[in-house]
Parts: sequence; structure tokens; C-alpha cells
Amino acid sequence: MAMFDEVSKQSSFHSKPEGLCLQYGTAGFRTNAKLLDHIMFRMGLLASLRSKKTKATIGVMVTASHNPEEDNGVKLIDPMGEMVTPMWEGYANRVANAEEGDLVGVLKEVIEKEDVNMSQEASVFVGRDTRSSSAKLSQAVLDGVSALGGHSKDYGLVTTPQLHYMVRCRNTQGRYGEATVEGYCKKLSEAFIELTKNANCTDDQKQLSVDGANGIGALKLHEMESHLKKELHISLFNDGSTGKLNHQCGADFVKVQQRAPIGMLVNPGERACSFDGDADRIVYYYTDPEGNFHLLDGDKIATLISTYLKQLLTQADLHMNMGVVQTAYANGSSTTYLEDTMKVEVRCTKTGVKHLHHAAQEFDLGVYFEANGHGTVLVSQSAEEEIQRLAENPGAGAQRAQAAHLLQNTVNVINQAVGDAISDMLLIEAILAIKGMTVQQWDAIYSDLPNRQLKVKVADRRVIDTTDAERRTVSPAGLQEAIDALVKKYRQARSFVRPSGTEDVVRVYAEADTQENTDALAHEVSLAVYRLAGGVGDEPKPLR
Ligand code: G16
Repeated sequence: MAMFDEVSKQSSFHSKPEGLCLQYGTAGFRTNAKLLDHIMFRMGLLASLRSKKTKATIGVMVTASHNPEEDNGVKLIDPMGEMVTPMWEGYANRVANAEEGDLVGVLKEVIEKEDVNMSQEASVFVGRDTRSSSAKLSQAVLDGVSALGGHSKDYGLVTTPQLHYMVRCRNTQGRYGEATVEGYCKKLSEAFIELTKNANCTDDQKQLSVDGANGIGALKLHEMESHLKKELHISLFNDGSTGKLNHQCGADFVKVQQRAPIGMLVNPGERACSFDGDADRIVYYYTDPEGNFHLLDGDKIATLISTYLKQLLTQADLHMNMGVVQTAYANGSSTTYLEDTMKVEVRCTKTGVKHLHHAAQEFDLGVYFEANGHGTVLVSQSAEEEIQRLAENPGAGAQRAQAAHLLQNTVNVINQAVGDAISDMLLIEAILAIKGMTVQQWDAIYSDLPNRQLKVKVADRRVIDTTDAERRTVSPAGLQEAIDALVKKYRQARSFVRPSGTEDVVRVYAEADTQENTDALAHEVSLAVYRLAGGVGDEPKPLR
């Protein structure tokens, strides 16, 4: 077939380094940008097949999100804007790792197994972040799409969640919104303005400092600003004009280091937030007059949003089941607060928004957030319809009608396709404005247990296998027993380890009653990983 001759010919311009084997990780392929050209071309091929199979538009985003500038990566987006399915992640691995001469054979196997109709048209949306390697790599994706005769639309520089949004808009024939950046800005900003119009905020209350991580989020927030009509006063820092992407800034840095990013001037008490490198995560923070740093991470965001939604449901007298989905990284205090005080159902999944998203779909209102600030809210179709019926019901009564109106605009400000820093920021700002709440009052809803995250380098992180939503290890032998023994030494302690799916490290998480104990536990667990899982380089050093 001429099509496959074209694939072979084009593939020779995007050849795979012999023997190189990469795995589709937590959010796609991710490694040094120099190793990714063939992966991008091949993901263009695979996206075309996925599009033919689903008879829908598929998205391919070129980004390495929170990783350093020299890395890059690719995320595949399914028709409703969600992450690609585990089955197709498996195909992605096979296509990515086929040696040059086997590529066409592997593609044909996928076609046969999935019964892909090759005469069906393929449509692929492509986007990229601001990394210097992204333009060339996204061209490789486009080459892959056209090698299989697919149609592509290149959105150029967009945030990851914006591309997810475009895919969802296209595949809902515009019902979700218009598949343009302009359409995205309009939908979200109009909902925000409608939500906050009766809030009567002062100029000071409308003030928010944003750390753009020197990435695409800064650019796109700038575009959003004019649509907000001064209803939110944004001071943008780390906008990419001078600093380096994710370097000592951005949501991942702030969350892990538990300190403010460089390059930001914020007065004590004022609220600020950080996006990550592709603007799909957000964390908030402030410093108190004594100079102490206070982080409001994904757990605090989930609590704020679910408290707000629960109140609105009560006011609207709507009976819907609402749940919060977290991962093992969720601070123990947040889970206790959600379950015991708010009486909300909480689920725990493996790391990766693809897992959380899936679990959240089981609720009428599913709030999902990773502690690192990656998350959103999903509203089932029947819940959306019920809210709309109430909003349009003239006999509903003032209080119920007002709550339904707020719920409607809340749904519109949310990017339900995936976690989105800009959309989450607007929702959080709207909730604080509506409730007349300060960042300090939000922070005081519950107190975090002291926690610490560390990274350990090992020869092969795949030696660590986990179970129970990554809360326990099953290999290497003896590691879980060692962690259990260390955890027993401290009060209110918890610790787990897991291989990262985006960086070549093992992640260690610990929490306990005091920061000193937490740091000691994190260090001791790091040593256990180093000794039992093949640590490389220097032994982990104590934090104090
Ligand atoms: C990605 C995923 C997140 C995950 C994070 C870290 O985020 O989308 O769900 O929490 O990686 O994963 P890991 O601990 O496996 O390295 P991003 O923002 O980097 O795309």
C-alpha cells in the first residue's frame, strides 16, 4: 500500500536511535528533547490511527510540563479531551520502540487488532509549549499525521489544557465551546465576570500575583487579561522575558520546595499563585507578617471548591452525589477534614490525572486534585441538565434560582477536559470573591500535617513495584518492611515511595507530627530506597 511506503520513507527522516527504549509514563513520553524526534513522528502516526478508530479529532501536545527546559515530551488527547486509554498507551509503547524496519509491521498489527478503517479520514490537533525544542518536535508530529494521510490543525503555542479544550469543543460540534483560543478566553472570562458581578470586591481584593513559570501559561494569561475587563487585577511575574522555564519557579518548585519562587515581589499577606510549565497545575501561597511561607496546594484547592459546591447544592436543594478524588500525596489532614467534617466521599487513585479523572466520572460532581495542584471538576451530563432545568424554572424561588445561576456559571468557568491552571485560578478567585474570603481564611479551613517530598536516584526505577494506589511497595524485597519500621518511630506518620513516571527518579513522600520528624523520616526512607533499590551517586544526606 502506497501509504505505508510513505510512512517508511518519512520515518527515515525521523529515525529511531537503535536500541533506545522509552515508556509512555504518567503523562506521555518525557525525556531529553534530543531523544524525541522519532517519538513525535510516531505519535503523529498513532494519533492518526486513533482518530480513524474513534472517528473523532485527537490531540497531540508537545510539552514536558514541569521538567527542565532541556527535556520535552508528548501527551496524547482522546476525543472528550481526556488522556488516551491504557490500551492505546500500550500501542504507543510498541509504536515508539519498534526498530526502524519493524515500524510498518507494528502499525499494521494495531490496525488489525483495533479493526481500524484506513479509508476513514483522520483529524489531529497539535499544540506546543514554549521550549526551544518544541517547534521542531511539533513539526515531526505533523509529519507523522500527514504520512498516514491525516488532516492536522497546528494550534502553535497553547497551554496543554487549552489543547484538551479545543479537542473537546471540536468533538462536541461546538456544544462545549468554540475551538479557538479566543473562544476559550471568552467562555471562561464571561463566566467569571457573571459569577463575581455581585461580589462587591475592593480593588485590593481583586489583586492577584501570578508566577508564570517562564512558560506558556504566562503568554496565555496575558491574552486572557483583556477579556477579564479589570475584574481581576493580575500582576504577572516570571513571564518568560528573562528567566528560564521552571527554574526556581513554577508550581512544582513551589510545592516541593515549600517556598516562594524567585523573581516575585509580593507583600506579606497578599495572595499569589504559580502555574507549571504547561499551565495545567496551580498552587496558591502567601507569606505572613513574620515571613513564614504558607502553601495552599491541590488539597486545599479541592477543599475550597467542594465546600463551595456543597453549599450551592444545599441552597439549590439539589440532591447530587459529590466526591473528591485524591492520590497518596494528599495531606492526611485534608482527607480527614473532607471525610469527617465535610462528610464528602473521598477516593484515592494512583498518581496521574488520567486515573483521577476516571474516578471522578463516577460522581454527579467529581472534584479531583493531586496535591501538586493538578485537577478540575467534572459535572455529569444529567447533573448539568438538572442545574439548567432549575435555572430556567420560574417557580424555583429566589434562593434556589440564584444558586442554580451560580452553579451554571461555575460549570462554565471550569475546563472539564483536564486540570487547567487558568480555569482553576478563575474558579478559585470567584469563590473567594463570592464568599468574601481572604487567603488566610481559606488556609485556616484545616492545618496541613508537615510533609516532605524527596527524590532518590537509582540505577533502574522499575525495580520498585507498588500496590494499594501506590501506598505500599511489593518490590524490592524488604523495602516495605523497612518503611513500616521507620514510620512506627514517629507520631501521625505516613510514608510511601514510587517510581516517577515523568523523571528518572524514585519519589519519597513523608508526613508526621512535626517538620523535624517529617524531614528525619523522609531522609531515613530515602536511605532505605538507596540501599534496597540500587541507589546511584552519593547516599542521601540528612536535611538538617
Ligand atoms: C504529570 C501528570 C500528573 C503527575 C505528575 C508527576 O504532570 O499529569 O498527574 O502528578 O506528572 O508524575 P510523576 O510523579 O509520575 O513524575 P505534569 O504537570 O508534569 O504533566
